[in-house]
This record gives sequence, structure tokens and C-alpha cells, in this order.
Amino acid sequence: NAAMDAGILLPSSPSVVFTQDDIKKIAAYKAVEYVESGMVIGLGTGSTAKLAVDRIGELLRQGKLKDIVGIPTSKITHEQALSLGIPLSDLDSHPVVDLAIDGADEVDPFLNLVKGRGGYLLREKMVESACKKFIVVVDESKLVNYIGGSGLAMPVEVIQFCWKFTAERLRRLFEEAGCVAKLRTFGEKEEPFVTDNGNFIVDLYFERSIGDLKAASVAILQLAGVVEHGMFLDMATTVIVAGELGLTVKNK
Ligand code: ABF
Repeated sequence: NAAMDAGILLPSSPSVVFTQDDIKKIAAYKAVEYVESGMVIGLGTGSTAKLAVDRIGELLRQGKLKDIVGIPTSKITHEQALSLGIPLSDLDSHPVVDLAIDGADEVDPFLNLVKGRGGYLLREKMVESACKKFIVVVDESKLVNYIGGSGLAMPVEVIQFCWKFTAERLRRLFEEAGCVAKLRTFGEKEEPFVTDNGNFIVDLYFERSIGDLKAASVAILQLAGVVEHGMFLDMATTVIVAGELGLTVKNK
């Protein structure tokens, strides 16, 4: 059952030229329209989610939203929300989240996602799997025919201990899909990227489709050194896609 398209909502007029940032902002603001006073809100991470968090802060300041509790999905979003005066909590105190808004790196026709190219997949998955509604905001470059189809990374968070061993086991799981597994690094010195949780990220690249996503998920999670992977299967309830012609809302 492929997701339902709810049509173009915001046709651009020939006289108005939207930048990529404008488009992201319009989509992020659209997502925030789903937020109601009194809700517990999962606050996503990334450039698109940041715009949504800014907007929630603005509406709180203006008194248009009240009694919101934010559950941040990363340290960086925690800092941003604090600076905006958004009251914050965590899953220990608020185990049920009404709504989360976040970006994604890939969206397939069934609204399965790849997330975590920013490195925040573990907390994002914890918060977003506790949500009643999960709204994803992307630009149309993130739409793929199948998971892995962008040719970009599918991240897996692994513990630091013997990460090469874990990376090789991950690669072998997907040998038939032509998998390459690379430790994520940053900077000129190529130091390992360390997540908010003190772990490393192994990025998987596929030449071909990995087939059954649920089976792939189970196989990855069965490896002892793996903490979590970036496939968010059957989690998004709404995806707002921002394109040159406006917004499309896809509902599960
Ligand atoms: C986070 O931000 C990640 O899961 C995803 O990797 C990324 C998307 O960022 P952007 O909105 O900047 O494209 O949600």
C-alpha cells in the first residue's frame, strides 16, 4: 500500500522565486500547523527540523501555542530549544509523545525512511518510535524508488569496541547488494565521528537494492556491536515534500 498523495498545496507563481531555504521553511511551517497547545512534541534535528523548532519557539513567544513540552532528539536541538525558551523533558518523564517533526535523508514510496546522515539516528529513533504521529519534512531530492537508492550512506551506529569487526560483519550481510562499509570521519585528519551517545557510525553504501527491509533490519540489529540503524520502517505517518511547485503531503 503505497502512500497517498494529497496534492500540491502551494503552487509558486511565476513572479515569485523561492530559494531552497524558503521552500524548506514553508514545509517546516506547514508541519508546525499540526502542533496544538498542550502537546508533547518530539523535536527533530537537521536543517529542516531546525526551522520547525524555531517556528514552535516563535508561536510560544507569541502566545499562539501554550503548554508545549519538547523532547529533543539531539544535544544540538536541546541547546536550540533551550535558547528559544521551549520547556523540555525526556522520554523517562514523558514516554508518550503526541507528535514529532523531523527531516530525513531518503523517503521511499511507502514512507520508509533513511535517517542519520547528521549522526543523530539513535535518539531520533527512540523519540520517534514513541510518537502517536510522526511528520517528516523533506525536499523532493530526498525521494527515492527504494531504500539505499540515492547511492548515499545508510548509517549504522556501532559501539567503538572493535568497530572494524562490526563493519566487516555488516558488509558481509549485504554482499549481494554490493555493500561497502565505511567508518564515518570528520575534518582533514579524518578523525572518527563520535555520536551524542559516544558511539561510532559505520556508513553502508549499496550498489543494488537490499530487498526485504524488515529482514535487513533484523539482521543488522542481531549483530552484537550494533546499537541502531538508520532505516525508519513504517514509522512516518505524514511526509511533507517541498518542491519547486510547492508542497505535497503524503499520508500513510
Ligand atoms: C536529521 O537530519 C537526520 O536524521 C537526517 O540525517 C537529517 C536531514 O537533514 P536536513 O533536513 O538538513 O536535510 O533529521
